[in-house]
Amino acid sequence: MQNTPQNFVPRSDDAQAAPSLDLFCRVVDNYGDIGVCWRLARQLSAEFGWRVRLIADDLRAFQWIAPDIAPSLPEQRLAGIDVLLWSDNLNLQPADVVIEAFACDPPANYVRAMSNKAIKPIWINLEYLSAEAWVDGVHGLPSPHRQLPLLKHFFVPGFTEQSGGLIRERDISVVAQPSADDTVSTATQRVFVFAYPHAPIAALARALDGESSSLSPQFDLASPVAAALPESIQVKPISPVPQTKFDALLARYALLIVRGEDSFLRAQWASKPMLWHIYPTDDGAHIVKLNAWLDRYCVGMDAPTERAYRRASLAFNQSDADSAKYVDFVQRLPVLAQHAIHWRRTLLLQDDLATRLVRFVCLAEKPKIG
Ligand code: TRH
Repeated sequence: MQNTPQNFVPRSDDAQAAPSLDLFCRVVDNYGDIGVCWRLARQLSAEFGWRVRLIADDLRAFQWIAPDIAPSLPEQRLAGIDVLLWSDNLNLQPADVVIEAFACDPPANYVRAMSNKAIKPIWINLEYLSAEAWVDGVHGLPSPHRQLPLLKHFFVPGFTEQSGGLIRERDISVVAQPSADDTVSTATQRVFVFAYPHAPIAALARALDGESSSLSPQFDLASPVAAALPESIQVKPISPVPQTKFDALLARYALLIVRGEDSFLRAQWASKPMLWHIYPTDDGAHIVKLNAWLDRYCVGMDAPTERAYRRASLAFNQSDADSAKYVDFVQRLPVLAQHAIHWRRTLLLQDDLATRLVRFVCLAEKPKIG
């Protein structure tokens, strides 16, 4: 039998054929940590039949993206997934597969219980998404535990065949389409803003407000902006939608300002012109990460558009309030809209992250099965 992901898709009468998964998530800040975990948990459960327990330490952040989560309940079930509140005294029989998101370190007694199992769980550290070149070399590497007979594997999401890939659900082309109701708002050409508060939105707004712009500047703010916007700009704060409706929300807009990891990726699946407000780090590593993504994203763009896009992206992430830096970008939005469609098509040629993860688990299991 070949090791294909399909081997793990259980028939409806054979639920036990699918592996069980414990997915550990610590919320560092904001919503991206739980956002990535919730999305992956839902996909592995719905598309591959995995029996998933999601163990998270911050159910309030979780509730922001999944309003049916009750923050006070230590155990609950949502969308076929068991959601457990993280505790250092978790008394769980470890699952077949254990994923710790972003090196979040599962509780010590749980790790000990993993090492006590006759067949050790397949242990994966799901890293942050990056377009940087090192990803291909690190993805899949094993890392033996210092004391216990356990092996942890790095699983690094990325944009290449050699990386862990990108989270993409099977029905992505369906969910990313605007509904009939949304067609009206698409015509008004709004800008969606989900950025960190220091984003130079006012400078971008002034550039959009210029005569040469193809957009009428209406900004819908899904996140607060620290500086006041020009009075000529229509600004509307919008309430969060459940993550399951996030793609449909993005599909309504002509320009997407996104951040972090998950919304950054969803903007690419939405195939709209976008600016990425990357999560800032003190050492400036975020600019290296931004440039690595731009190097991939800009392939196939004409030179003036690439110059304009790189200039605006860098300015935006350096909090540059000079609106002149964004003017060329604004003028090239129609070209960027075409490019976004091309980019999405290119990404769709590759297997998605969950498929690669399931394949990885199949291959890791082979010696024990055989
Ligand atoms: O919220 P973010 O900035 O999250 C993160 C964290 O800060 C994390 O610590 C950091 O390491 C990481 O960024 C890089 O951005 P992100 O990743 O886009 O996560 C937001 C989630 O919220 C995403 O899953 C989409 C979801 N969301 C909704 O479900 N509804 C909404 O209305 C909005 C605006 C977002």
